[in-house]
Amino acid sequence: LTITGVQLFWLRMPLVAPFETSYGRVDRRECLLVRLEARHPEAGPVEGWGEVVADADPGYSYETTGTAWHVLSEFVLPALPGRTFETPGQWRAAFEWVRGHPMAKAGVEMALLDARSRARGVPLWQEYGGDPGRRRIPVGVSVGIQPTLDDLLATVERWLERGYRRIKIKIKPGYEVEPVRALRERFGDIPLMVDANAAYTLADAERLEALDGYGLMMIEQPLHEDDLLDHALLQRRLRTPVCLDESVRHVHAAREALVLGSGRIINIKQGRVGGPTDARMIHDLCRRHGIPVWCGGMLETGVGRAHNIALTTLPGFTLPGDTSGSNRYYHEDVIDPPVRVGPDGTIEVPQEPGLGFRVVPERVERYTVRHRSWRA
Ligand code: OSB
Ligand code: MG
Repeated sequence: LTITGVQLFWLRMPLVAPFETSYGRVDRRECLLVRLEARHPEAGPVEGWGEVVADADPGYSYETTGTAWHVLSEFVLPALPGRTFETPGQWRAAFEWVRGHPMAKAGVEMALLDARSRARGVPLWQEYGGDPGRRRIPVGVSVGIQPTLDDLLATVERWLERGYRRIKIKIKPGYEVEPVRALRERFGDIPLMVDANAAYTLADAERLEALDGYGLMMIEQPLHEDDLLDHALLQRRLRTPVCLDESVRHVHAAREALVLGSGRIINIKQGRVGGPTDARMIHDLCRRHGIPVWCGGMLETGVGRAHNIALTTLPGFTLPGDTSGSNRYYHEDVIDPPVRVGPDGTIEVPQEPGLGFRVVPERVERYTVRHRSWRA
């Protein structure tokens, strides 16, 4: 696969409703889309799409849409036209020298996998190394912090009616026991979990211990992202499994977490860990150790969603992830058809080569606020 051109799009898309977490509130999504143009000796010209999932602000991680734009346009993309990559490993080796910035690099690796899947005429899930038996993936939905408990109950009721297989609610100190109690009273024994986005410390462990009697599937990222040790101490005090998100930025951190006992479940986001290959490495490690994983989300457009669907076909993804339907966040997605969740809470895994969804150029253009391209 020889790269002949690269395009970078900075998109700004309105959300159907504001999304609030312990670190902030957004009413629009900013992300980058990477489009590779490549030539294959047999297949001829192909394109490949990837998504840089960084947020506009550094609330979730230090990366932002702006830092990714900088790193990609200064150091990575100008060097691509004219280069040949047979495998994702060759791409990783060539850009290993770029320290950090996993979301920026992941966007390019996703685009390469898409291009390779089109060139070889195989479905994207196969490029990810997925399980051919997984024709549909069960999914859950992430619910932001709501202004009132009534809003929370109404929102959760809507997602349950649409079939979602588990509900995750965002929590923050002072907003955890009450919402969980209210949901248990109203909906009984539904598959329920919480995500704190690193908002607690061991000093407020009692608040988290107070959640322990509610039968939650897991508590996601309660403590600071660099605090695997305190996560291990906390996990020893809880029956509820701790799930790590922000803490696992590479396979090394996953190994440390396993040895320390910092959690019993890992949320894998290909952006956060540097791309599909790193996601796969963490998946394989967890599988060898019997640690269940699930695919997290970053409010992706359809491009990122298609990649997440493909990733989720790996056999260790045994818990429903955060890959909701396109309409969870967007009135209009950049892909056609949109990602749809069936009444049984599952998404069909596309079987045609590439993303399995058409990226609609006019829609990409409509939401693009900045654009740059490079060619050989
Ligand atoms: O912590 O999982 C998270 C969204 C943006 C940043 C971080 C997180 C999230 C979500 C929503 O929980 C996931 C999604 O619906 O895409
Ligand atoms: Mg999370």
